[in-house]
Order: sequence, then C-alpha cells, then structure tokens
Amino acid sequence: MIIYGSSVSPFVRKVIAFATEKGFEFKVRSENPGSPDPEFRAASPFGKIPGLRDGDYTLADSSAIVAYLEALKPEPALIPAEPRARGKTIWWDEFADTMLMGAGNKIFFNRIVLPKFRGQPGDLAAADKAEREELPPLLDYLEKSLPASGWFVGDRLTLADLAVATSFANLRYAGCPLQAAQHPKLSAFVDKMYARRSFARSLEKEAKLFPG
Ligand SMILES: N[C@@H](CCC(=O)N[C@@H](CS)C(=O)NCC(=O)O)C(=O)O
Repeated sequence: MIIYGSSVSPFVRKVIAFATEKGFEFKVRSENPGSPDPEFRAASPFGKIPGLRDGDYTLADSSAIVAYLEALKPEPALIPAEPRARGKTIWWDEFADTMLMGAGNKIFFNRIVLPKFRGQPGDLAAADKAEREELPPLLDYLEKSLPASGWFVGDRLTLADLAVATSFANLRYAGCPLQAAQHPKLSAFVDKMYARRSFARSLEKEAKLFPG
C-alpha cells in the first residue's frame, strides 16, 4: 500500500496515523500538492495530498481513505459501528478537516508554505486574522467538548481523536502552540496523542524541517 504526500500536511499525517493504528503495512511516497506525476495523479486526480494506492485500487481524500481502510480491516475499530458513536466520530473528522484545518491552514499556508516552500510572500494579515478571530472559539469548543475519558468519542481511541489531534503540529510550526494554561485538557490530549507511535514517527521526521 502506498500513501502519497508528506506528513507535513495534516491530512496526510492523519491517514498515516490511522493506517499505523490499524496495523497496515504501507510506504509513504513523497509528493507535493499539485505534482504532475502520473502515478500520483491516478490516485489523486486534482493533485491534493493524500492519495492512496492499494494494488490496482486508488483513492484520494483523507476521509475517503480512512473509510476504505476501516472497511478493509475492521479491527481495531476506529470508526465505531454504533449509530450515535459513528455519527459523532464523523462529525469530529469533518469539524477537524473543515473548521480547524480551515483556520489552521490560513495560518500555516501564509506563514510557512508560501514563504518557506514556495519562495513567495504569504498573506500575513490573513494569517494573523485567522489566529486572532477564527482559532480561539474552535479551541474553546474543543476544550469544553473533550469528555473526562480523554477521548472524543466513547472511552477509547477513534478516528475522532486522530483527526482532531493532527492539526496541532501545523499550528505549532506556524507559531501558535497550544497554551496549557488556557486549554489544559486539550493540551494534555494532544501531548498524549503525539506520544503514540502513529504520530511520533511522522513528527520525528518533520522535526528536521521545523527544529525547536
Ligand atoms: N479534503 C481533503 C483535503 C486535502 C488537502 O487540501 N490537502 C492539501 C495539503 S494540506 C493540498 O493538497 N492542497 C493543494 C490544493 O488544494 O491544491 C482531504 O481530506 O484529504
């Protein structure tokens, strides 16, 4: 199985963590967003990362990919079957992909991707505005919603936890680290998630690009 992309993308990092937690054997093939490589484009027709190849089967989009992996190997279950738990798990994945990463990507793209990887100036005012106005209510919502179990759905790890956790590395790289004094439960949750092998291996590799 091949995952195309780079774990610097929160969507790719989520898929790598999910596939690792499920116990899949896979390789990560480095591709930048928009790469014209035909093999990558067969998996991701519009050039977004991640893409997936499993033999002659290809798929794009992190949420589609994790749904495929879950169906392929139901245990350990990371997308619960019980209706209410499943609904909430998909909600957290969607919240993380659209709202949290939506705000996070405005910050990460303008402060890091454009200047550091593309040699272009980022829209720093847009990044500052997202940090000031969009991010705080999302973090407060996560802090308030995290159950005493320490897991977003039920009393064990699910896709919800992987999807929520993945963005915080990008926020840190872009100068918005979580503050334990303001969001103590969320900070402890992210520390716990990033200590898992499924995230730790990606984060170790990324540390070469983002030291300190
Ligand atoms: N909904 C997609 C989003 C993937 C996505 O937007 N990836 C970014 C990198 S973080 C990308 O490839 N951007 C390039 C583009 O939008 O053209 C998913 O969950 O995989």
